[in-house]
Parts: sequence; structure tokens; C-alpha cells
Amino acid sequence: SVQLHPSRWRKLSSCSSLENLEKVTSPCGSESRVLVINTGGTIGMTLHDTGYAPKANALVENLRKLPILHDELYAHQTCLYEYYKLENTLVLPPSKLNKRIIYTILEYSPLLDSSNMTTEDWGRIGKDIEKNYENFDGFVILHGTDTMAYTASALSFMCEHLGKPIVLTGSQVPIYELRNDGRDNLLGALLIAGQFVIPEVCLYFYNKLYRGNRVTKVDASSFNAFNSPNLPPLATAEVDFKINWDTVWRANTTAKFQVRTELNRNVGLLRLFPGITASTVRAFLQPPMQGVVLETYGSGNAPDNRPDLLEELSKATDNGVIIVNCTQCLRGTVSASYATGRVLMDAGLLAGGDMTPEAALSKLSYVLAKKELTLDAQKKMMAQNLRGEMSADLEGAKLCLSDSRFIQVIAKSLSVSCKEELEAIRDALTPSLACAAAKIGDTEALVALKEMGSDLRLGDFDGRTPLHIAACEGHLRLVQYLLNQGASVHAKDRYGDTPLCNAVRFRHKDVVRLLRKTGAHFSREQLEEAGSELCSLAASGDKEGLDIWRIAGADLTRPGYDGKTAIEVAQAAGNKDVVEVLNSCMNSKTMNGAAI
Ligand code: ASN
Repeated sequence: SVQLHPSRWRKLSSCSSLENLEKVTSPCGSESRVLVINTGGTIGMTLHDTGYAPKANALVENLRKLPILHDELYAHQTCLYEYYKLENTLVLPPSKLNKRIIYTILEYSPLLDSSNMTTEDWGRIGKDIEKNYENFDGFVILHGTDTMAYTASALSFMCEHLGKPIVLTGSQVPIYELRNDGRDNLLGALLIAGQFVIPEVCLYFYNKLYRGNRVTKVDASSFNAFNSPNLPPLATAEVDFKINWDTVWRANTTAKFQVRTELNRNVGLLRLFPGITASTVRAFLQPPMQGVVLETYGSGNAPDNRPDLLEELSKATDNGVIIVNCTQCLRGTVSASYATGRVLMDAGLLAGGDMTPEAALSKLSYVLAKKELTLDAQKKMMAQNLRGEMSADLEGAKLCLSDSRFIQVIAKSLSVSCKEELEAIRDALTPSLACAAAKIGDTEALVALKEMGSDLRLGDFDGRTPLHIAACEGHLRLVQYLLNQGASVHAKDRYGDTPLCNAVRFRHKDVVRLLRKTGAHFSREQLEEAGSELCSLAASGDKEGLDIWRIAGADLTRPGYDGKTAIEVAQAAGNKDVVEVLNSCMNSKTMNGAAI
């Protein structure tokens, strides 16, 4: 029998058109609701004198007559229309996963060929999703294919903290024609939006679900119109839907969904071509232009023998225009491998990684509308991977823990799920990651690790804590940070060494002082053993080494293993100045007073 929402059952039992509930024979599991926003596009077009144009108020009635897209018997038996009181609500036959997808179509007026769409239309879609967010499990947006990649990219940024699927789709041939791709695309999009919690703005076309900000239209006449050149599909519709869960973006905050409809329109796309004139570039970069995606050659290259051109770009970036370097190539990423690429970095351009120009442009539009941010913060945001629109730049950091980006990438990707398994992995990995961050003095990475819940006091497999490592490296600020975070000065690694031992060994005076101030001290045994070390320093005339031990709290009169003191050894070796300073130390009342 049907498992309907309790309130729906209540309604159903009182529904006059239903004599008894046994009538509901469909062996269906549960229901889910999808809102379909019809913005226009070929999917709902008919041929007019002027060519194909959208046909208003026709889609719902057409779909109602298609058994694969609407089950009238079920709708009738379960009082669908009475319950939802919406003429434009339809229901799919049961899916393979035993789900019924009830979908309501919200048709825009006028319906648009997507070539006519503007940023205002994106805002309208965003607002409608926000308004209806809690009433639906997922959203399908019917849209023309021409600018679908732009809308998908823009919505991906505008939808902050998205937790439900938003699937854009459309078709190359109208759904009203005999052979068309509209039915399959709509059906697939509905099944995905209604059955899988893929919290992303996606695009479904020709049996593939893509991340919306990764796609580009690559074919004007094939059903296979889209491509996601730098990211494999999130899902494929084969005999079953195969979801590539590893690729699906996971929310990394506990913040609530909201839509930012403010977008900055002073952005543009400029494609380099051989022989482009400096005056063209200058004209393009004139105020009020604030953000430009420069489509460069290959891996982000531009002529390095054109100072006139580079000067125009430099001038613009100096004046606060954000210019993002994206490649004209369909696949691949910008990198600094050629001299012709580095000149653009010198001109102040930001590397766009493997973002599509559509994604880079809409990201600029979104980021530049955040007026609360400084220009630097906006640039930083442009370089960040906000919604999976760019691949993490791991170049040069391949399995190299001493690269702070690597640590941040790991920290970020580990923080994104609350699954127990991931937590276990996090707990196993983070002490080592924190030590690696401490090694290179990367406070930011440590903050990121702490934010994801790792305990910075924990040691790695050798019991070495980040404080041990920071003390070895002499990262004074980091030592201070770790102490403020509760790191213990008394932690011992598997060799019995404390951070103080490490700081003395590597002769970081400031760190030794700070650790001492925080209460660090040598153990009785260590102080006893120090005698021999002091003697050997005295023998070699190493005043600095002796000074570190003094600051660390050692007793400079402590004899070595053979009963001789450091001063005696220095005398025997003829190291007069060492004798002098050791004498003055010993004469001073407090042994730790005078500096050597
Ligand atoms: N011109 C149409 C549009 O973008 C193309 C399509 O949907 N296939 O609205």
C-alpha cells in the first residue's frame, strides 16, 4: 500500500472520490515533491513564423497526457488535485526505487529563449527556490540550452549552503515533437531531484548529471549538447542511476540555506587573439568594468613580447579591476609553466585554475556584489574553491606534507562530513597534519585543523606534538599560538624529549625563554646528564651553546660524567673567554642571571 504523508492520508480518508483505501493498489513506497520552474527554452517551444519560440500555458497539459510523465489513475486515487489544490501538479509513475515523485510546475511569463535571459532572471529563479525551499525535496529548472551553463554557474554561487538538489535541464528538440530529447531529460531530472540528496546546482542532459558550474555547451545540434571537461559527471543514468558520491559536493557549514540575488553586472569576458590591439584591451577595461575573465591561450598564456598589452592589464589591476586568467582550451588548467603565462601573473591577474569561463564570470559577478568585502578579500574569495567550480591546486604538493596548501586541502576535505568513518580518519590523520603544519609555521592550516575539531595537543605516531615541532623549528609565534590553545610544555615524545629539549637542541633562544616562562623545565635526570653536554660545549668554546643551557635552567657548575665541571674543561682547553663568562655566571647570585 501507499506510504503517504500522514496529513495526506487524513485528507485521503475524507476524500469523496475514494470509496475505500484498498483502491490504492499501487505498490509504492514513499512520495517526494519536486518544484519544476519552467523558464522557457526549446523544450517547450513550437514552430512559429519567426522560427522556434516558447509556447505559453501548454506544457502541463501536454505532460498530463504522457503516461511516463504522469499517472492520472494514481493522482485520482490519492486525491492529488484536491490535496494540493494545484492544477499544475502531476505525479510520475513509481520509480525503480519505489518512489512517487509529485511535481508542481511553476511557469514563468513570458517564457524565454535562454538567449534573452539576464542576471535578473537568475535572481528570480533564486528567489523562487528560496521561497519554496522548505516545501519541496528538490528543484528542476527547465531552461534553454544556449545559456544554461551560465545560469547553472550563477545559481551555484547564489545558492549559499544549499542542502537540496537543483537540477537544470532542457532539450534540443521540443517535447511536442515526435522524436525529442525533452521527455528523457525531464524524466531523468525529476527522478534525480526527487530521489537523491545531491546538494548541488546540477545540469542533467543526455543521461548525465553534471556539476552546474563545470559545464559548457559544446554542440548546437546533438542531443549530447553539454560537456564537463574538467570534472567527471556526478551521476550517469544507465540501467540504474549511478551516483558518483565521492565527487558530490558536501556542505561544510551548519549555516542555513539562503540565496544571494545581488550580482555585479560590471563584469566581462575578453578572449585574446593574435594581434589584439592595446586600445581594444584598454577600451574593454575602462570603468565601470570591475571584473574581467581573460580567456588566454593554452595553459594560461599571453604574448610576453607585447609590453603595450601587458601595461594595459597592469594598469587595470592596479586600479582595482579583478582579472581572472582562464584558458580558451576546453580542457585543462592555467599554470605558470611558461614565461608567456608568468607575465600575466606579474600583471596582477588571478589564476582561474580549471574554471570554465562561464563559472569564472558568474563567480566574479557574485563575489564583486559582496560589498562588505575589501578588494583583497574579494580576490582571495575568487581564488578559493567555493562550490567545486575549480579543482584544488595540488601542483607541487603531491603527497608532500610540507606544503601548506596540501594540508589545507586535506583539512578542508576532511571537515566536510559528519560521518563517523570520516571522523575516525580525521582523528588518525590530523595529529600528523598538525605537526606538518607546525614544521612550516603555517598557523592558518593549524587554525583550519582546529576548526574541523582536531585536538592540537595530540602527538603523532612518535608522540611528537605540534609544540615539539614548532619548538624545533623556532617558530615563536606558532609556539605562542599553540600554548594559547592549551598545548602542554610537559608533553614527552617517545624519546622522552619535551619541547624545551627540542628548542635547546636547535638553539632557539626566544622559544626557550617563552617555554620557560610557561613553566617548562628539565627533569632532574636531564639536569644531571646536562653536565657532560656543558663540558663538551666548554671544550669546543661554544659560548652560545652554554648560554642556551643557562637560559633553559641548567646548572652550569654541574660536573660531567668524569666529575669535571665545564669551567675546568674550558681552563684545560685554554678557552679563556669561556672561563671568564662561566666565572661571571657563577659569581652572580642567581645562576641564570648574567648573559654570556
Ligand atoms: N535557443 C534555445 C534556448 O537556449 C536553445 C535550446 O534550448 N536548445 O532557449
